[in-house]
This record gives sequence, C-alpha cells and structure tokens, in this order.
Amino acid sequence: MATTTTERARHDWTLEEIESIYTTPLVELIFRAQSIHREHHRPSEIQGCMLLSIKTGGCPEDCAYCSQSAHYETGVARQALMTVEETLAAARRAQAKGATRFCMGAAWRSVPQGAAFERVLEMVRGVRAFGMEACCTLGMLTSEQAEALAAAGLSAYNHNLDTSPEFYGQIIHTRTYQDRLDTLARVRRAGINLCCGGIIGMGEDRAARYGLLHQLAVLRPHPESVPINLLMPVAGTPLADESPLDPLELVRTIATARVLMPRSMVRLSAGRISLSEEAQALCFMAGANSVFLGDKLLTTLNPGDADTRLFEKLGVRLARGADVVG
Ligand code: SAM
Ligand code: DTB
Ligand code: SF4
Repeated sequence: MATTTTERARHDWTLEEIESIYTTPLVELIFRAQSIHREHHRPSEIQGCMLLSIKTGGCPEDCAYCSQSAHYETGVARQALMTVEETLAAARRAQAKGATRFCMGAAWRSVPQGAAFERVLEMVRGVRAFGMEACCTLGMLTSEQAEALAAAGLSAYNHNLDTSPEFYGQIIHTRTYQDRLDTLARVRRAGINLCCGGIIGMGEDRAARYGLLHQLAVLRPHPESVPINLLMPVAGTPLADESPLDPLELVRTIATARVLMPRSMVRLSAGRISLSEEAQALCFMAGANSVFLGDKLLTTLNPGDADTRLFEKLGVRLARGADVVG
C-alpha cells in the first residue's frame, strides 16, 4: 500500500481499494489516516455540534433503526413543529456550550410546503444570525425547497445514505437508495454543502461498510461532512436487539473515511454513549474531528458533561469554527 503525504482527493476509488485500506493492520491504518488528517485539519481540534429535534415522531418511513417511525411502538412522544423562539433559544444554549454548528432534525418523509417550511426557513436565518453554522435534516426535498434553504443561508443539509445499496433493502422499504441520491443531487445543485454518511452496527458485514464508503467517496465533490453513526438500539424497533459492534470496526470505518475523503469533516456521531474513552480517543486518532455535544441527540442519549473531562484528558480543544485548513 502506497503511503504518501501528498495524497489528493480522488473520486474513482474502487471497492477493492477500499477493502484493502479498511483491512490494513490497525496501527498502519491509523498512522495513514492520521498523516492525511494532519495535512488538512488541526489535529487537536474538534468541532462541537448540537442537535435539536424540531418535529418528533410519527414518521411514515420504516427505517428499521429509528425511534421516530410510526411503524414501531417505541414510546417516543410525538411533538409538532417547534416554534422559532424555542428553537433559537436552544441554539443560543448550544452556542454557550461551545457548539459552532446547530443541526435541526424533523421526522418528515419529505419537506412539507407552506407555513411549516416557512417556519424552518426562519429558524435557519435565526441560527445563521448568531454566527453559527446551520444544518437541517428534513427528509426528501424539491429543487425549489433546496433553493429556498440556500437563500436562507443554510450551511449544510444532512441526508444519509445509511448503508450500502445492497444492504439498504433490509433496513428501509418505504423509499429507495436512488431517492436518497436524487435528494442529495438537488441539495448539491442548490449550492448547499452536503452532510452525508451512515450507520454501522446494524448487523451488516464489512462488505456493506465498504459499499457505503464507496458510495460516499465517488460523490463529486465529496460530502463536506460525513457523519458516522454507531447504531443506538431503540426498544420497539426491528434492530432493538442487535448485538453491539466491535468498536475497532468503527475505528476502521472512520480511518477509511478519512483516507478516502481527506478534506471532509468526519463526524463521530450517534453511539458515543456506549464507547469507552479509549475507543473515542482511537476514533479521533483515526481522523474523526467532530462530535455532537450535549446529553441528547434527537431522541436518544449522548455523553453530555462527561465530554468536558474527556476533552481535558485528551487535550482536545473545541474548534471556534469549521476546521478545514486546505
Ligand atoms: N427524517 C430525516 C431523514 O431520515 O432523512 C431526518 C432525521 S433522521 C433521524 C437522520 C439520520 O439519523 C438517519 O439518516 C440515520 O442515519 C440517523 N439515525 C437515526 N436513528 C438512529 C439510531 N437509532 N442510531 C444511529 N443513527 C440513527
Ligand atoms: C446524523 O447522521 N446523525 C444525527 C444527525 N445526522 C441528524 C442523528 C442521530 C440520531 C440518533 C438517534 C436519535 O437520537 O433518535
Ligand atoms: Fe423517518 Fe428519518 Fe426516522 Fe427514517 S430516519 S423513520 S425518515 S425520521
């Protein structure tokens, strides 16, 4: 395996190459990922993001991992779209905790037209006025809606591919992989940065992880933001009893993402609550440079105040803005 310090962004990665990176002896893989990471990012800085579920539950999609799908009894209380005031108050609190990016999530299959969408646009303008990056994840959207979000100043749109095209059919039946790719293309065409990643630990094999990484790495340009989520098992969903993934598979996934997409922010997203401090440290060494702060993700738990101690122990600083150097 050639390791140079001047590797440039490529969009023609093959599945075979991805497998060979992923299966590199761990210490060599982390060294390669860290070397690339240092060329484009500040090694001791990570970006803090904060999530808010602005519309919760009752979603018509059947994503097998999700607490908010109307197909499963998960005990998550449905909540109508929040007000602009409530949302902006949460963004202010997030900023006070050190977050520079505020992510608003809605359990919609696709973005509705009318007053609800106008309210989301108002939220985006408000978050941007605080000087924070604003990200939304609202399901599928039209080109017009993507353009309106761009005009409101949206920094990024989160829409995950979740897994490989082959494994996808075992997780979601109510929309296709192509639907997801089409939405991503509309977001890109409107000039909004893409936040696009997936979930591991859903019972997939390594080939499914190579497949997801491949789909992301052949996008041109790469998604500026790549969230890697570890499944948060939710009681009542089909994946409730999935056995926990070996954290070293997460480390390998992150390191491979870093090698394939050198300039992207690689976000260690859901699932940190189940990781040891040592496993999280390895994820940062492998090139993860962002986390969600706070004690709640959308509906599930996140480490919260434990992070202060972790960052102190690791000598990690929270970035004041996006960390992209190159
Ligand atoms: N409804 C929108 C959609 O799916 O596009 C936005 C919200 S959805 C909750 C955003 C992403 O969160 C999903 O695509 C999935 O990757 C991730 N996610 C949801 N539930 C999760 C869980 N239990 N564990 C890990 N990641 C999860
Ligand atoms: C992403 O990839 N991870 C975040 C964000 N995008 C929206 C969501 C994680 C959700 C975890 C499950 C929950 O809290 O409901
Ligand atoms: Fe709905 Fe999104 Fe949950 Fe799927 S992941 S059920 S689309 S809220």
